[in-house]
Amino acid sequence: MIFENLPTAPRSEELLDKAFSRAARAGNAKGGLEAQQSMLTVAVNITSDNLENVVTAWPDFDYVDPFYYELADAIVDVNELRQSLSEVTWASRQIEELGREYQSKLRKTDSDTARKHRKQAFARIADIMDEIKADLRAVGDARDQLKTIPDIRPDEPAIVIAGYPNVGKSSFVNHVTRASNEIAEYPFTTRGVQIGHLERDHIRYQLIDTPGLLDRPEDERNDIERQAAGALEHLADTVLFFVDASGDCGYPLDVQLELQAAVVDRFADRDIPVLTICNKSDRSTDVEADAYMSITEEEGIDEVLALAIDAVGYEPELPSRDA
Ligand SMILES: Nc1nc2c(ncn2[C@@H]2O[C@H](COP(=O)(O)OP(=O)(O)O)[C@@H](O)[C@H]2O)c(=O)[nH]1
Ligand SMILES: [Mg+2]
Repeated sequence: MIFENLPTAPRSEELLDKAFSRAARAGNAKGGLEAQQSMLTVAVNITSDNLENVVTAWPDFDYVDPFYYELADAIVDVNELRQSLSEVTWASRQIEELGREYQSKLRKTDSDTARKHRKQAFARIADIMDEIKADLRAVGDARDQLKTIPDIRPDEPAIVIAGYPNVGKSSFVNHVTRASNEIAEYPFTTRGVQIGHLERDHIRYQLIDTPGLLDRPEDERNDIERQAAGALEHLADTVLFFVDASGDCGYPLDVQLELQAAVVDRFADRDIPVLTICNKSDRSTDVEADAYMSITEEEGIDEVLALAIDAVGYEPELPSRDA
């Protein structure tokens, strides 16, 4: 996952402490003019290199998959984050520039004047670091939050499961993916997103159950949930909308069908098929649906999977023989 291996961003004070204490050590090893020169070099290099590394660790948001972009944007404001990253880049260049300026001042001079210049350079580095204090903190916080985004692969076909609570979504993902599923931490809700994998004809499919997102009316979602649900439009190849016609789940059928219509609407814009699956067929089948199944009775499950895989219609790009 693209945000998984981002290193922690240092705090301004922390980086400055490190740079100045290394510089002091470098200075102690030498004397006179040379001491001042190497102090400056060390302080400049440590600050500017570390700042540059903070930025280069991040992917270029112009090329980030729209699913991850939307998801990231639901958690942190991506435009603000990009702004902070460019401030950090600015600071890194500014310090390099300052290093060149002061090195030339330290070239032909006595050690007392050199010491004065070097101190002045350090004060200016400290000012620059102070100026980007909030940006470094913002980048560090964003990293901590984005690290927890679940490992969903935008390039693998994805079947998203929707429907009211207690209609059997988790039971389904557990049943068809068995050992190969994981509960990923989800930054938006206290509940975990459940991702299962299954393989058919050498193609890996992701089954994604998203508690808190597609399990209740849009107007009951907060902004973050709404945007996170929006991200799913970039990801889903097919949506299975589960209904429980018996109403045992605690939501009357007509309420479930209202949500179903909203979900169909949402994905229609992108031509993503939404299949209505009547689960708990052992209790009731009194609803129009694309398929009927009972997970507890183990009936109709394979048919639902076949239908979903067919709806995905994934054609892997195979190397052509006669190319
Ligand atoms: N009778 C019956 N109960 C089911 C069926 N599938 C799931 N359940 C039960 O419905 C309840 C809610 O299931 P769960 O998978 O947690 O629903 P979710 O909230 O949509 O993820 C659990 O007690 C399941 O055992 C089914 O086909 N028939
Ligand atoms: Mg569940």
